[in-house]
Amino acid sequence: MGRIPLIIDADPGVDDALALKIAFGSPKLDVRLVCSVAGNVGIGRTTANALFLTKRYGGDVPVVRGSGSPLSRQATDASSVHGASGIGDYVIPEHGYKLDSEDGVEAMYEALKGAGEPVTLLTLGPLTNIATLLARHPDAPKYVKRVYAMIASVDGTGNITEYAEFNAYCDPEALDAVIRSGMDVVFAPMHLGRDAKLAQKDILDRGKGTEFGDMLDQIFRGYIDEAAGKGYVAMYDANAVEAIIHPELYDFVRCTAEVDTGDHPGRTFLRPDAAGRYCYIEIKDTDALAEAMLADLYPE
Ligand SMILES: [Ca+2]
Repeated sequence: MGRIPLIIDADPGVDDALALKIAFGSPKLDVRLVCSVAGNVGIGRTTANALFLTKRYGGDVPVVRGSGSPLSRQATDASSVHGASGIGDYVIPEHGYKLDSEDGVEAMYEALKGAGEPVTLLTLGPLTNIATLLARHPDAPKYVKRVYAMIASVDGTGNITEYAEFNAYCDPEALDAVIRSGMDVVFAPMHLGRDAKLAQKDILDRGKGTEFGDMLDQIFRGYIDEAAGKGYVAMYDANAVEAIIHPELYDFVRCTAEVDTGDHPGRTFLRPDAAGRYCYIEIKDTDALAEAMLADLYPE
């Protein structure tokens, strides 16, 4: 089987940094482009982080700057969780890496159109870029095979507010546009971050003596997310990429999808429905998933 052509849209972000590491280490994926989006921190930081992480992970692919603010709302950020830089205590060293485009949405469209086969989209942040792509280029969905998105909660509960998951809350209108686009969307919902967690000690032990062990240690040191508990890293974004690499580790639940753009912005419901046009994933075995994530973070 050929490798899966993939475009990544991300707001790194500590758990984005781990998801990107997994994506670039996988022989199953053929990453074509990485686009930044404002989310966990502002667009300047997420772009700098996306550029550095991609190149550092050996990704010889274009990195482009995406949207700096939501479609129609004020920006929200999560620097209290991810650190002011977005990647914990890690300090990006001097480097000569260059962005390929300041207009990431257009670059994404060109990459989709030029791929020669339908491309999978992996989204790890708010969906502003994808919604902008849909608005500018209504034919974009025909170049997209499937969207794997870390976003939303199944039951109208949240982590940034009582009602809303962070990525959905940041730009609910964008999520609404993606839901209405007719694209095939697989949701990696919020509650998986509670179960898909890695012990910091295990990440450290596994990384010892590798090129990336110390770097990842600095990235997740100081990452504070109470969902996973002390000493653990909640792997929200990694589920979306693992569902592409290891679909056998998840149940794919057919569902309907809706997002509130009114009174409780970003509140979502993913309701199981055999006739639903979307899916959300559930973890089959958390121990098996943790083992796969560790192995994928540090491939042989
Ligand atoms: Ca993210």
